[in-house]
Amino acid sequence: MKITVLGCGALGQIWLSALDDQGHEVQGWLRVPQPWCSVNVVGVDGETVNKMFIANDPLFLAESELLLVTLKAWQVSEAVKNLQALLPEHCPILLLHNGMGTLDELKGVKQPLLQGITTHAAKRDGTVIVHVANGITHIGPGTPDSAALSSLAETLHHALPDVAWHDHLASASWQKLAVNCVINPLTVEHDCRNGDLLEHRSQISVLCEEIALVMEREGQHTSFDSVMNYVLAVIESTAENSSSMRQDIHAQRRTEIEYITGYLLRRARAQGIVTPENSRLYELVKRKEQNYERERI
Ligand code: KPL
Repeated sequence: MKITVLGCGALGQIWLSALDDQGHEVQGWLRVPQPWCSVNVVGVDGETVNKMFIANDPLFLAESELLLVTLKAWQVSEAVKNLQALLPEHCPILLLHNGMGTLDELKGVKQPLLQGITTHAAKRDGTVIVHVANGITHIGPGTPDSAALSSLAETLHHALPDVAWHDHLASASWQKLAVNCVINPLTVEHDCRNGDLLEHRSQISVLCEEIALVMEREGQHTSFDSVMNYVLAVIESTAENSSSMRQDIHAQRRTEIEYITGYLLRRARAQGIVTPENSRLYELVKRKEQNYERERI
């Protein structure tokens, strides 16, 4: 397949290298246009891939059969809208990011949209991307016209297993949102690794109660116990991770809070539910972001 990967950060580089390895024709697409993008990845098995790929070639984009978007949630809609006129109308766009809300922003885009969530763990170490742990990528339709694209899961699975197709991704998306609503801002507040959050169980429990209530009102079949148990299991399985939000705060980058806790709060407001602990953490992360954004002016 001919595939353009929009966003050449940690996840983008891992996909570029895996798809190339499977014989797909790939290019990267960078927000600041460049003719080449370099991929420097240390795989889970310790093997290093150091390669250059073509980038930002509009002719390649016009022939692409998949646009894989690995940008941060807040970068997605502007970047995709900028490219849609250059993409074939039938070319599926697969969004892979933390949080929810980008599909609403992309209403009106002609190409079929797919959404995905991934548990692959990667981190940047200087100029090198370290693929820390393999995981599962769940993908499913984001618009009704993409429901017939399930065979894409098979193709992607061969490149970077596991990839699973879901006709209804909402349940998996909400579960991931719940995990991110708890772990990401809490690791910022306590400035700790995921595993250290186990010392803050009562705080986790209050957050999970609020989140479970919103999920139930949004039509998700869940309960406080199931949200709490799932969040605790992810904290344990990612104990050594420094969450993406904590990494963003340390590097003074914009976080995905608007699409994580921000999305939860917007849905809570629409349902008439109060979520004081989630609101407090939202404000805390926003304040930290604003502090360094103000320093830059
Ligand atoms: O998705 C994550 C993130 O850091 O953004 C978790 C699951 C919390 C793992 O660190």
